[in-house]
Amino acid sequence: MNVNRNISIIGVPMDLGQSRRGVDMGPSAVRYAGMKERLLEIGYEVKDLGDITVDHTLDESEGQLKNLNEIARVSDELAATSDGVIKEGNFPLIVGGDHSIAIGSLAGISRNYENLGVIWYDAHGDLNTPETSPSGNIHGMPLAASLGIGHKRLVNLYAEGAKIKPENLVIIGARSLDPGEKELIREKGIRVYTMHEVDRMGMPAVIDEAIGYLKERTDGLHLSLDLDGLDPSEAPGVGTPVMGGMTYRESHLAMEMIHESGMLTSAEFVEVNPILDDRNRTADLAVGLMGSLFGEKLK
Ligand code: HAR
Ligand code: MN
Ligand code: MN
Ligand code: MN
Repeated sequence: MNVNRNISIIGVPMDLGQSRRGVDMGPSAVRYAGMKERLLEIGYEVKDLGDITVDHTLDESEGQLKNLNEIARVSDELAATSDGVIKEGNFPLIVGGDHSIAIGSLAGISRNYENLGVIWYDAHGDLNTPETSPSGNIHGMPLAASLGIGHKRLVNLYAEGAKIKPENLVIIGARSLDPGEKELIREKGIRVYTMHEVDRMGMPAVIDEAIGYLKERTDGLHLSLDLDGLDPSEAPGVGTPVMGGMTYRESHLAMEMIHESGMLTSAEFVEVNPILDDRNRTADLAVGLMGSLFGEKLK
């Protein structure tokens, strides 16, 4: 597969999917860290489509779900935008915002594939439903919703029903899974490399195996990278840090190997919170990871 040389950046300043304000400034912080310049330097054509508008003044919970209406509205717009980017022949690079935005990106992107593969690089499973969520925060639910499980507004967003299949999904770096999420993982047979597997096998074997597994069954690959997948000592600017995460070096290697696979067709970077960050370090990290993901040459 040829790597798409035309990238379209979509910013989604969403902070309604969780309870710590500031992650809505993620797209600005990542732009400030030099995202576009970095990609241009590698040799891509880059178009920045700007940000999708999010109304942060709303607070309309529906039952257990916080800010459902505005999240659904933004997700729908993001779905249409990402779908459009692919139909134009470009590569959608989505920058959040909290992880609830993946509901929209996966809804739009998956329209273009029979079997979209997903690598979910995250400390969390994001597999909660309104019933299993301990928090009511929608950023803990995007994978479940994309698998067709959860509130009907989220499940039927942009198109009816499931957007991805459980067998086309690989989760890497999990170390904070709620009881309901573990049950769903067992029930659906979802492939998860927790930190235990990352430590035991080493990152090269994890990515080799994940790529080999997805290559057999998918016709596109989306990377959804939550910065909290990395250890908080290296990515402090995130809302829900969990100790014992993947290192800077492991993560760069993972990005380089995903690039080498030639399979990547879309990506998103989420949960950068500049308010909690140390002098934009986490945004800088995100841009560095993009460099590796898009094939920056080391020599
Ligand atoms: N599992 C918890 C919940 O559902 C925490 C989720 C935190 N999610 C993210 N995205 N930061 O991975 O509330
Ligand atoms: Mn806000
Ligand atoms: Mn997440
Ligand atoms: Mn997370």
